[in-house]
Amino acid sequence: MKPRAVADTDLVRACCRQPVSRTPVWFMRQAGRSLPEYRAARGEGSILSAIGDAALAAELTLQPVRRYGVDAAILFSDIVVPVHAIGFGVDVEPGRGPVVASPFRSAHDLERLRPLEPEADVPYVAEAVRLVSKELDGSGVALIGFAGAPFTVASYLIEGGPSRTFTLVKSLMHSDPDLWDLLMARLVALAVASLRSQIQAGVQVVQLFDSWAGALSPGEYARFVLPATRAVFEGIADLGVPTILFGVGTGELLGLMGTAGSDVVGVDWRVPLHEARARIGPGHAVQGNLDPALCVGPWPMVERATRAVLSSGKADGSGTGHVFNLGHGVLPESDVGILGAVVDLVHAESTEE
Ligand code: 1CP
Repeated sequence: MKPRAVADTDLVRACCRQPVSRTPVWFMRQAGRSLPEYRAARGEGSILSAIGDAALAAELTLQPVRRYGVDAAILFSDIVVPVHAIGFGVDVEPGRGPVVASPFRSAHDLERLRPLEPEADVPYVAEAVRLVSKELDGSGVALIGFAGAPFTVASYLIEGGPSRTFTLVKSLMHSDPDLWDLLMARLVALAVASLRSQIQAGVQVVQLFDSWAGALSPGEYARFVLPATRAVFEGIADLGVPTILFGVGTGELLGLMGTAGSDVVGVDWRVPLHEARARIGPGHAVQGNLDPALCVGPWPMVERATRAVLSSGKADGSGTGHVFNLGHGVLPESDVGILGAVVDLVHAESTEE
C-alpha cells in the first residue's frame, strides 16, 4: 500500500473512494477564455509569459473557484511548460496551441531534452502553488497539479503542433521503436520531476493529461504508451498524493488505462460512467463526464444531462469514487451562468439529508 495524503477535502476523499460530504466537481479548462475576468486579467501577452508570472498565474487559478464554487482549483500552467523551460523551442500560439520550430526527428534531438531542474528552470510554478495554497488553506477546496503524459507531449514535439492524424508520431513509434522508447524515457523524467516539485510545493492531487491517447489502437497503447505512463505514476508513488489519468476518445483503452497505476481514470462523454467503471475494473474512482458541448445551453437540457451523469457515476451503489467533471475542457463559448448552475446542482443532489 502506498502512503496516503491526509484526506481533508472531498476531492481527495473521492479520489481515494472514501465517503464524501458531497460529490466534488471541477471543470477541465475552468480558467480561460470563457471567463470575462480571465480576459481582463490576462491581456494580450503570450500564455507562457502569464504562466511565468507567479502572481498572475495564482490569480488565474483562483478565478474559477470564486466564480463557480468548484471543489478544486487546477494550477494555471500548460503541459508544454517543462519542454519550453529546458529550451526545446516550444511556443504556444494564440488560438492554435503548442508549436515547435524544429520538431523531434532523430536521436540527435534527444540531447535537446535534458533533465528538468524545477528550482532553476521553473521557479514560478512552485511559487504559484505556494501562493494558491495560502489562499485555499482551510477552505476545503483542493489544488490540482498536472503534467502532460509522455505520449501527448511527444505528439507536439514530433508533429510540430496540434495534429488530427498523428501521422509522424505513429510513423516514428512503428519504424524506430528503440528511439521511441528513448524519447519516452526522457519525457517520463520530465513529467516526474515536474509533478514531484508541484507536490512538494503543496498540490494535493495530480492529473496526468494524455489527451490524445484515443488516437491509438489498444495494441499501440499497450506497447508504446502504457509503460511510460506507468513509469510516471511509479515515479511519484512514494509521495502519496492521489492521481488521475485522463484522455479523450479512450473508450477502447479504459481497461488498459486501469492498469497504469492511477487512483482515478478520467472518462470523456462517449462512455457512460457505469460502463466505464466496468471497463476500467475495480479499485478506481472515475472522473467525468458531462459533454462540454451541452454546456453551451439551454439549462433544461444541461440539467437533464447533469442528473444523468450523477446517476451513472453512482452506479457502484456506494455513491463514492466519483469526481464530477466535463468529458473534456470547457468550450470558450460556454455560458458561465450555466456552469455555475451545474456546480450547484451537483452539490445539491449529492448532499446527504
Ligand atoms: O492563450 C490562451 O488563453 C490559450 C488557451 C490555453 C489555456 C487557457 C492554452 C493553450 N493553455 C491553457 C492553460 C492550460 N492548459 C491549463 C490550465 C487552465 C485550466 O485548465 O483551467 C491546462 C490544465 C492545460 C493543459 C493542456 N494544454 C492540455 C491538456 C488538457 C486538454 O485540454 O486536453 C493540452 C492538450 C494542452 C496543449 C494546449 N495548450 C493550449 C492549447 C489551445 C492546447 C491544445 C492544442 C490542441 O488542440 O492540440
